[in-house]
Amino acid sequence: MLDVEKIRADFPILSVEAYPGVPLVYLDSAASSQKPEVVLAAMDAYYRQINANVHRGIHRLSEDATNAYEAARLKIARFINAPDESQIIYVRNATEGFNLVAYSWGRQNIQAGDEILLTEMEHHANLVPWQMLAEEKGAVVRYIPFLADGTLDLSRLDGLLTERTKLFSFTAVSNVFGTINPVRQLVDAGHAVGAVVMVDAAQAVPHTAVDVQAWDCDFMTFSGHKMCGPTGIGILYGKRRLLESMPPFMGGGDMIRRVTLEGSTWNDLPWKFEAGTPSIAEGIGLGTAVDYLAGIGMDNIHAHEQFITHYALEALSEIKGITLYGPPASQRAGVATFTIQGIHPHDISEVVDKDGIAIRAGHHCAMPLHLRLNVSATARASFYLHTTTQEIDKLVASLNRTRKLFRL
Ligand code: C6P
Repeated sequence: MLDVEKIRADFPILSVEAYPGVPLVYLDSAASSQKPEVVLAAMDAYYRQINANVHRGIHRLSEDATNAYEAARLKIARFINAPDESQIIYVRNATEGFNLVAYSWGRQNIQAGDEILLTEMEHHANLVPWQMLAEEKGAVVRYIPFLADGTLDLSRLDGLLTERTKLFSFTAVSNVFGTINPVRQLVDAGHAVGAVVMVDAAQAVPHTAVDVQAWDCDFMTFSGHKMCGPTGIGILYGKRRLLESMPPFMGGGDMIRRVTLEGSTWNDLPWKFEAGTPSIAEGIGLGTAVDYLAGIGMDNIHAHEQFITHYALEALSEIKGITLYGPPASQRAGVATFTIQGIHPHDISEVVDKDGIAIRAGHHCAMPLHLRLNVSATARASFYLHTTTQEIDKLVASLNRTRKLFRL
């Protein structure tokens, strides 16, 4: 078990008051995680001690900055067990990871009549780029539905995956239900029909040990800001054969080998996909976040979140008029999404905020999922390595207070 009090001391913001005299209860890590002191210090040290552009200068600062930035890439490669750090492309976030693949691989490989298979529980980041691509190319997007318990209807897989399916992209963990999907089984099913398979790991990499070679996925993407790292940095992983065959996503400095007035040739991987001055401090910060998480142990983090999720689902289910969405705690990550009869989720969020509790309300960038549930919005509490049972108790007490306020 984790020493949660010790972990909490690593996060400066957790001792901040939400309002005077009201401690902060941060239950919105799925939207963006808080940052430990070591990550803040690593970024600060970059700016104070080695601030310079990377891959350009032949001076001490630039070489130190380049070394720190590239060392972070190696740490990230090891963290997800990528075969080589050249397969780790720095992007801004998971959203950019999807757009890069849809633009670069998609425009080269998707043709009229081809099919793209997604699921109905996807985040907009794994829906909209493919819909745009399909519209441009005359391809068809199909979706695996989910069952009442928030798990995928795998009985539909055989019918939906055909030799027309050129791309299959799905989330490893739903940001609304918390459902942990059977990634390797889905990857194998996609490969069996010859599809390229991409995994959305935005809610997986921060919370569990991820091994891209064990998954055998062709592409995978995640964001740094959900895993104790800064905003403005994310990762696209890809199999070398595919990355090498793809044209660049954006043109400019750093991604070229040679430029003449007649044309250009491209840099090696990973820089072929990294045009312009990158997010240097953010890359270094993400490397430190990876060190921090690995030091605590991803299996320990997952076990703690399982414990908290069990506790939360049980405690929340006692609230009158509550509907909880998603599978049992054993099948989900640290997310509890709910509605309370008679109170709009935005009102719930506003009232509990006055008790210092940060949760998210809305469609969580998963509108099709909410349309399927026939609700316009839900409230979501999400947990991380620093979440305590006392914080869950505060949420439950605050939700009961909210019901009283609404005379329910
Ligand atoms: N979900 C949430 O509150 P970006 O915005 O690019 O960092 O991450 C996009 C994304 C992709 N896939 C999944 C499964 C996600 O959960 C997210 C981000 C946040 O649920 C913010 S909308």
